[in-house]
Amino acid sequence: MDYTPKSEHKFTFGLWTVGNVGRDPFGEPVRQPISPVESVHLLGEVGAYGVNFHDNDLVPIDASGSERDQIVRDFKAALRETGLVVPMATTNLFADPAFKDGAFTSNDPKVRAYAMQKTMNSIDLGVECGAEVYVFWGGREGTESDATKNPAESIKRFREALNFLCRYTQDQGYNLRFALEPKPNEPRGDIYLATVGHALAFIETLDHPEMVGLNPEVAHETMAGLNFLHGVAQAWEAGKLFHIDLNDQAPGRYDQDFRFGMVNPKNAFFLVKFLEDVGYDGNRHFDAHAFRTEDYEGVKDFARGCMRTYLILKEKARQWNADSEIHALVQEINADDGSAPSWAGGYSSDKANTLKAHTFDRQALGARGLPYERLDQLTVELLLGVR
Ligand code: GCO
Ligand code: MN
Ligand code: MN
Repeated sequence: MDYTPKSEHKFTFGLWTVGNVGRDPFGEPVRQPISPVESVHLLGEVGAYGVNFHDNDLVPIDASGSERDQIVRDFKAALRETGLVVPMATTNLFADPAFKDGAFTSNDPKVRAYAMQKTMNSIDLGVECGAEVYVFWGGREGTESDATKNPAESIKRFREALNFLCRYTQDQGYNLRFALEPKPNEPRGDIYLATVGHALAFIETLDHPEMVGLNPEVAHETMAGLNFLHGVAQAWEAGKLFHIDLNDQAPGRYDQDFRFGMVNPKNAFFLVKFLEDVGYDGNRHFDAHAFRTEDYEGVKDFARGCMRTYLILKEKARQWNADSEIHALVQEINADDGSAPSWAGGYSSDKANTLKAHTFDRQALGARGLPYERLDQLTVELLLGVR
């Protein structure tokens, strides 16, 4: 099998992922910083399709206008040389001390206004580089103590900000969709819009819900103790899976951002199988970073590993779908002998009356064995390579 990444796979990385210098709350950086241009070349070398950035990954927060323009020129030249594209961009609304109590949900109107100005500039920058998806990760939008902010007011402020930015984007004539990225905590004690479910409900309250979808991340739902695939599937089914952040994470730990598929390959398998089966055609963005033990060769190993694991799991998903024993079990599980009165396809009083008059053999329904042990074991054996 050839597991070489190709542009059609839409594998992307952020400048902040391969450029991560390995700083953590306990230790200093272990790698020298590399420039955006160097990151683009590294990503070109490992075979990625695209590169995403926060405004300040590319342009330092205090750069002058002419410095900005020169940086963007150099960056675009690197894109041309490597053939990489920029499918997604986002704003850094978390690193600067101004955002220590949030950006759009800060209690300080000056901070909220600055966050709005910064985001509009960052949207311009992203669109200038080709982005069609714009991510909102509200890393500082939360609290340590609920004495400090009214959570309902915070949601209103978040809504107002997104409504304003949707109109701004339309006003500029940009072809850009927004993707909200939920996370339960870290760096704040608790972050608003904590899960995919919170975000999906919130989107429906916006002025332009059609412009706004989700960017779910493996680690974030896992940190919340949730089943990531279920969140992804619900977003997909609602037409809201605009982007996805792939990495890995052990439940109950700090935010680990591990290489995709590293911790729980079985969960990763079902995720890849879902994305491929439904025909998700958005980016597969790896929002992860190399272990702190690595030099830049190790960073390449990390990036190649994310893509290779995805492609291996994609092949496993193809095998799973083509396996006749698995197929027979799936058929058996979903069999319908037509004996139950149908109520599908909408209400009618006839259907309701027929259904109410029907006698069910409840004991038989409960007594039926479901071959889920066999199905799961076959899946495990396929993943372990003995099928
Ligand atoms: C995190 C988040 C971020 C966002 C990024 C893009 O846990 O730090 O996943 O990496 O994805 O800021 O908005
Ligand atoms: Mn994350
Ligand atoms: Mn992320």
